[in-house]
Amino acid sequence: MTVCETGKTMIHESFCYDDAAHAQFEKRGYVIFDHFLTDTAIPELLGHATRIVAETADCISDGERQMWLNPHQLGERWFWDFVTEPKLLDMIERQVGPDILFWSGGGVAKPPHTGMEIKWHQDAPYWNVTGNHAGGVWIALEDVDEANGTMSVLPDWHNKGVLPRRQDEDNDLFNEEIEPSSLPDNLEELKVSYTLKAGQMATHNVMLPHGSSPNLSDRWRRNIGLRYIAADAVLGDKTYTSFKDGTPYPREAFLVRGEDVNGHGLRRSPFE
Ligand SMILES: O=C(O)CCC(=O)C(=O)O
Repeated sequence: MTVCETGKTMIHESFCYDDAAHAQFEKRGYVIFDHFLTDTAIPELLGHATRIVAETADCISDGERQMWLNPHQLGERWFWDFVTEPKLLDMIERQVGPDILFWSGGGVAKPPHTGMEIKWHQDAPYWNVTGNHAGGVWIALEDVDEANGTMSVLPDWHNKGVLPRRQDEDNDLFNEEIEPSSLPDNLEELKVSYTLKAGQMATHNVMLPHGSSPNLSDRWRRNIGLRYIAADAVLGDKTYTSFKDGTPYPREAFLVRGEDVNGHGLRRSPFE
């Protein structure tokens, strides 16, 4: 039984990842929550996402490549405070146990009228990160639907193993996609689009096929996505490019709850 406590937090008092939510996550591969962020947190987090995208414009010139990664490794304290919120970690603990790493997170921002579709893919095969993955956490910072480029998932397909892939040369962000013939013919009928109000959250199994539509609307589409894994994970080396100044920096996983079970000397915070 999960016990969710309330306190001063960016997370809505009604959010609780309970037994029913976990059962749906296991069975269907995803769960959507009606309330996740507090009314105060929504504009605060959207403000940060907006500022970051505005600052990023200088080093990423192509208007469609609006992805910002790992702000906690680049001095953004608010992001760290958010990803270590106890109620969020309670959900992750329920999924992967008491020893938890946070290893990546950030946002995708699709400006009005961008063609930035993200083709159907599974997450885990791309990452060079092996272990017991928690569900991807996908938080809407504004109202999202198919028209402004929301994400869609294919329920029940998380237990089918790694699906065949092919290169998607058109897309710099996710340059592989699931071989379309490996997806069901009636994909459009089966898929569930995240039609979410600002502040709602969904979590999906990292093997669940998902993708997102282009933003054909007059509105922005901005979200935050978070990645956690059990602390006995094996993380291969990876270098990211700073959205602030274009310089390279190495991936670093942080121990956000529990013990450094493999004795890797993990830090508990980028700010310690
Ligand atoms: O937000 C999107 O459009 C896609 C993000 C995604 O693939 C993910 O969160 O795993």
